[in-house]
Amino acid sequence: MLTKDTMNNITRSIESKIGKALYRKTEHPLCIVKEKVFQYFDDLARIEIENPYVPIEYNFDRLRVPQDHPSRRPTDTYYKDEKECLRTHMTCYLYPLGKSETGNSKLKYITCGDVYRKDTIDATHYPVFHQMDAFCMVPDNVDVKKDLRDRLSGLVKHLFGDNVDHQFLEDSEHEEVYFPFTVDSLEVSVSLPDENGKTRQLEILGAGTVHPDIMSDLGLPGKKAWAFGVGLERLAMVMFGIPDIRLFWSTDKRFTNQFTPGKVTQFKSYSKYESCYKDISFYTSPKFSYNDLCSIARDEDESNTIESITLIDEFQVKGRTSQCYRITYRSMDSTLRNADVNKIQKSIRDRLIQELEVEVR
Ligand code: FA5
Ligand code: MG
Repeated sequence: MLTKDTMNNITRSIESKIGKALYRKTEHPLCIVKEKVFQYFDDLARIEIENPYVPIEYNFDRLRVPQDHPSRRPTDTYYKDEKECLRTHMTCYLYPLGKSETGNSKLKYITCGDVYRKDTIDATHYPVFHQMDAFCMVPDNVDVKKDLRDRLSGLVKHLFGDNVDHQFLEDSEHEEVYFPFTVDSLEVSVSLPDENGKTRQLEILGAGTVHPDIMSDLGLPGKKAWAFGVGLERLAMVMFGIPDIRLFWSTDKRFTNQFTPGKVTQFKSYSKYESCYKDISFYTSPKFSYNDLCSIARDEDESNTIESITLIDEFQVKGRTSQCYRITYRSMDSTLRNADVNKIQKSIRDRLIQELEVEVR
């Protein structure tokens, strides 16, 4: 908690990422990808917004996100106070941009910025990541669904060439593909080979036709627009072959020196260091959540050595729930030191007891 405000749940490590603007460092893979996306959507106005604090109203209410939606919980969103949060998606500008610019070119735009979420810890999720979010009004005689799909297929081809397969998942067939601010929603994922030579799916973006009620709120009743939001890390992982999302934050020269502005090159692993894991078992409490465990872990793990946190065992005893989590440590840049791992593990344990009121077994 950074301020005394009772809503404030922003940790030190999250605060330290604000303003880094990786997407503006021309030699950084995220910036190289951003430029490629801007290039493809050259008919849309480019908007970069550095300040990640936004009114809760814009991030959720104006996008029809229900009051009891899980994404609003303090276990999912970082709040500053009762008015503002750290934006959880770049779609938070849909209302203010549309409202202030009705009738001019801002009704075709694409934004870029850093977004913040309490989330899973693994190779493709990080609590701070980058999104580009597009909004495009289409003329009345254009099929908005088809236009969106064509543009997204074109984007995938522009970024990945012909070698990467992509799939559209539609809300009509997949219940989990749902956004309160769009209709005919869809998700795009790509097929990638995993370590064992099998194929895995990686979700890269969400999209849809902007909800008619929102178009009316913008003073554009009956008009049609498509919108999408894409994760830049996920795109860069595919294009550069970057295996772990933590690497984007690395300041190790062996990472940063590999990239050239404007060029997409294959990432060369500079050695895979040994991993180790520590398990922690406890009785949960009403205060406990997996996302808060991850948030505390990221906070204590200043050098980014935690690779994943997974639930490996769970059982009930006398009406209480016991869980066991495996925390896997692997440094991206050096060999792990036992003392460092033990220190992080102990701090996490202490904070779980103090802040989340678990009973360690
Ligand atoms: C959204 O954020 C919607 N705002 C997208 C949207 C915009 C839909 C406009 C319709 C219209 P979602 O939560 O699925 O959707 O996130 C979008 C993308 O962000 C994901 O596909 C993924 O590429 C990326 N992403 C999400 N969470 C993380 C994370 N923790 N770490 C890295 N990338 C993430
Ligand atoms: Mg999604």
